Amino acid sequence: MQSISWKVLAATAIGALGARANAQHLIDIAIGQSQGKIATGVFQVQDANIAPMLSQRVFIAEFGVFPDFTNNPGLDSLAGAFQPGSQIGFNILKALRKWDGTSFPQSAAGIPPEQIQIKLGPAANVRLTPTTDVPVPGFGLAVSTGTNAGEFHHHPGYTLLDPASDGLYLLELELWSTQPGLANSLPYWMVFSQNASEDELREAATWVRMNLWAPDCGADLNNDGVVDDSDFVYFVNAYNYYLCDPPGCPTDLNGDWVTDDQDFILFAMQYDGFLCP
Ligand SMILES: [Ca+2]
Ligand SMILES: [Ca+2]
Repeated sequence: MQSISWKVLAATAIGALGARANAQHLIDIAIGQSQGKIATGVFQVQDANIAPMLSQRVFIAEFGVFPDFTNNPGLDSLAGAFQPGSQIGFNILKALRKWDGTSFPQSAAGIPPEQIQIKLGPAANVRLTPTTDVPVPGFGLAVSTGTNAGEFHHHPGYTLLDPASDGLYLLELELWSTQPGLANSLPYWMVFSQNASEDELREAATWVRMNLWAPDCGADLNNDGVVDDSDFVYFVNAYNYYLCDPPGCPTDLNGDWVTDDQDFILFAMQYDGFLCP
């Protein structure tokens, strides 16, 4: 396996940011199929296209589209990603947790009085986060059949219920599909800000990355089980533009919300190792 050199990195030319027509996808959680499962991630602009980096499991969100409400990020896939007419839905895996300034305590003592309501579409499509760590089955939504067949693109609404106090809230979810043979996603986390600062929000998301997710092969950016040149394309694209935008930043391998030289060192170590553990 050839090592990556700085010269290669510097010589790799990446096209200008294009695909403005696709810009609405960039704020969403990207989903697709990877290694027999639904996988979550973010979209990246590559020349005139957008490509999903299906290796991110922590996402940030902010209430306030309306008070105590947001419907961003949505869940979005490329066309053809899933079986047309199948359904993809979510399960809520745990009770909500609230940031205490240094962590999201996982004990029952860390469960706040608030709950988050998730809602979209018909009246039956309403779910509440549980008050203990008992999973709550969610509801399914359709994969497109007509134009953009096989695309899944929906924006469930998230409402923070009273007392809706300021701070940061952690929601743990998984995705399922009615498509035969497609397994549930691994758990993913949404960190919601209720009037918290951007710095606090990113600090809390990093805590989740380091403590609950703890990826052992973060450089596998396309989530195919190996770290190779395909991942390098994603990495160098983010590196060249210093990109690290919401809702998540898979190329930020050390959790400081920039993609820079420190991440390159970590990427190169895993690239040289090739196979993920
Ligand atoms: Ca890979
Ligand atoms: Ca970083």
